[in-house]
Amino acid sequence: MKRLNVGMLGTGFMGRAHSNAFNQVGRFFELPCQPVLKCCYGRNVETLKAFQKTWGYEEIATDWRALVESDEIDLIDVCTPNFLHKDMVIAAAEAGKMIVCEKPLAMNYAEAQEMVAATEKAGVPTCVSFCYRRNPSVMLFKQIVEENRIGRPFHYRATYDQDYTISSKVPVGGAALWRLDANVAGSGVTGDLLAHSIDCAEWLNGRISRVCAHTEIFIKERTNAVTGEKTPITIDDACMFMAIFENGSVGVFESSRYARGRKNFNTMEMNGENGACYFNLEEPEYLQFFRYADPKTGLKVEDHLTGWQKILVTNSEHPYMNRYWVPGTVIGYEHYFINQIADFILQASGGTPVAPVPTIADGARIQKVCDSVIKSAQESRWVEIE
Ligand code: SOE
Repeated sequence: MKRLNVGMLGTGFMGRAHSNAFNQVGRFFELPCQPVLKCCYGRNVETLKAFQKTWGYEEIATDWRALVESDEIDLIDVCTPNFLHKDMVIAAAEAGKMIVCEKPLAMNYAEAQEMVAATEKAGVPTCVSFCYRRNPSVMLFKQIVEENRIGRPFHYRATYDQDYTISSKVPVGGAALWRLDANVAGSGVTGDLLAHSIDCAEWLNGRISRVCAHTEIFIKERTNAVTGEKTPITIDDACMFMAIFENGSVGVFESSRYARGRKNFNTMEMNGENGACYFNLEEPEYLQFFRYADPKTGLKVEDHLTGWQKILVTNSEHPYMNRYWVPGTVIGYEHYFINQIADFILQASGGTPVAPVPTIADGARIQKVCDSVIKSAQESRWVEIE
């Protein structure tokens, strides 16, 4: 089978999740090519060599531009900290590669626009890693919306909470905690967590037209893990915003890394005229659905037996599940990345993905909403998203 040579940029959490997906995808999906972990790039040679060994890369590179420009590489996967995304994506586009890029797409919308221009000029297939769309329950949520089972939407509600930065002893900087450094991450929970929530919200419920936000920094100074010096924190530790959607429904979004007890509490709920849907990533194999009316007739079906259904999304009729195990056996976080790579390869090769993957242009749109949220918080006012 034809090889699809992958060049991986980054050896951290996402580098691992994506490498695993490339290794596994051909075992679960029928694809027109076989992804091969050809070469990985990182700055620390020791870490890079260990990463190569763990995931089975054929080669390593310490110069990312040389890797991106190599004729042997077909696909570049950008899993580095956010401030590097723009240059890497543009270089990969100019070299004519297929591109996967982690979210948030860029440090800001201006950068994202440059990335859109470069990738559209090159005409290369792209995918921004909004991996939660590829959870079978979230994909079933989308199906339920498309089947008009929610009907006219009134409310959209999303939370994305974690609790790993509560201690003032958690340092900023270094390999692991670049997410707290505005010069490296761009923003805090808005880009890191709410970008996922906004992506799902616009995918499920259409575009947001206006936002009104408040952000908070709870610990304003931390020790820098590299220099040992006290460093001011300028990223948003928490962010909440109200949103008005173009379809007239209203939304509330809330995110924090100080939500004690919440580890990766990514929830989304939609309440409409015909029904409602709720998903919680801490119970990822379930989708909750409330059925009020028949989607075809709009007539009420709610009766004395009606209640929220908690659907175990593991049947072969459920999105992606016929690729894995038998009903009742669940899949996990790593499978969202496998599903995403499968859909991207199928989409790029004229096959049939379960659903289209978000492109760089889609990632830029989410960046625009994130920038508007930050602007709204800075200026304490509603911001229109043109
Ligand atoms: C941050 O803690 C993080 O790893 C995010 O960067 C990911 O996007 C999210 O999916 C899990 O949490």
